[in-house]
Amino acid sequence: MAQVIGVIGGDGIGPEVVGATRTVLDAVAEVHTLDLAYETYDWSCHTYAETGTMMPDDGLDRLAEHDAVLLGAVGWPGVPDHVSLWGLLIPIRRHFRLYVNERPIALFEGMESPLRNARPGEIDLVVVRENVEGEYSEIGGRLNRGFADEMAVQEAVFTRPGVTRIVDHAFALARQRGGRLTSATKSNGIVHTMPFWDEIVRERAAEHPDVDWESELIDALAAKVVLQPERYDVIVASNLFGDILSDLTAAVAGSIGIAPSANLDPTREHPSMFEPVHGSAPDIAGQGVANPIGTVWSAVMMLDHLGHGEAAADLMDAVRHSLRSPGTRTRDLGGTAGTAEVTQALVAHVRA
Ligand code: GGG
Repeated sequence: MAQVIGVIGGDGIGPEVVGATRTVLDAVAEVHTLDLAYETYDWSCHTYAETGTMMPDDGLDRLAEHDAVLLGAVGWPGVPDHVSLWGLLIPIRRHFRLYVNERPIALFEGMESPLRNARPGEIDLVVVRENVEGEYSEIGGRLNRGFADEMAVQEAVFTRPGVTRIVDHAFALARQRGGRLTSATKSNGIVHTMPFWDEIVRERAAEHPDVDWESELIDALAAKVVLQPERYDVIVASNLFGDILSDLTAAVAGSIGIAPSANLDPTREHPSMFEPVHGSAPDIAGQGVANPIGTVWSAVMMLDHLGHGEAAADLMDAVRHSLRSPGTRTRDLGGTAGTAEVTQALVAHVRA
């Protein structure tokens, strides 16, 4: 029976990079005789402008039927970012309890880091972002709107089960990669939630004695990611810290355009969702220059999750190969190729 993937291109360059990824996935499926089927949804800011919602009322029920979800990007000028994000991306993460957001990054051969001494292979790390609680919270509100004493309050939510499960996931990943774990904290300034986070990390570390770990203040960690990125392997962070840190780690490796992410429900009760880290990039949308690698690498993670390790490894080889030459790299990576040329190169390598 076919594994069915729900596909949401979304906004801006989202449909372009997802379209490219679909083309590449078709080639991978043919070569590896995978039975993959797709259900496409046009949910986006355009839908919002037409209907007043980012997705229909039964949108989550429809996605629940699928084995995985592949998403492009969300956001378009004219629709406030918090409306588009909380109308599509964040409900999917929360409804399906996708509490892990794995965001790997590496400096591949052919890529240039903005750091003058970084060499291919020296940056290779994963940010494990807590994905359903923390600073991204619905608890709060606005008071005294329009008055001089107007105010806004937002409560961060850190639960013992929520922190425990993400920290355990990160320890397990660090063990699997044979590396070390760094926990991002800010317990010197954030007086309640971050000491609680640290306490749980310490407790869980006792259950993972074979993994070397450390705790770093997020400000110092951000500086060290720039100064010594090679010292990091797996970094576990709260929702907001993980979001910011993964843009930084991608930039340090050369471009956010290649950064993938896997929003995972490790229990496999719900479909997991795979999306590039980048947003909708309205400034380059429709020009055929968007870098599809972030979405293609996300598809690699999806194939792995769906049990197609060999196909995933082959596609990742194609990604590495395309990044090697300027003719098959996009402009954000100093190349000359458009989205279509990168896609053709990936397909050709998969079929070779
Ligand atoms: N590729 C998904 C996307 O559009 N992300 C943009 C974004 O702003 N995401 C916020 C988040 O991941 O919390």
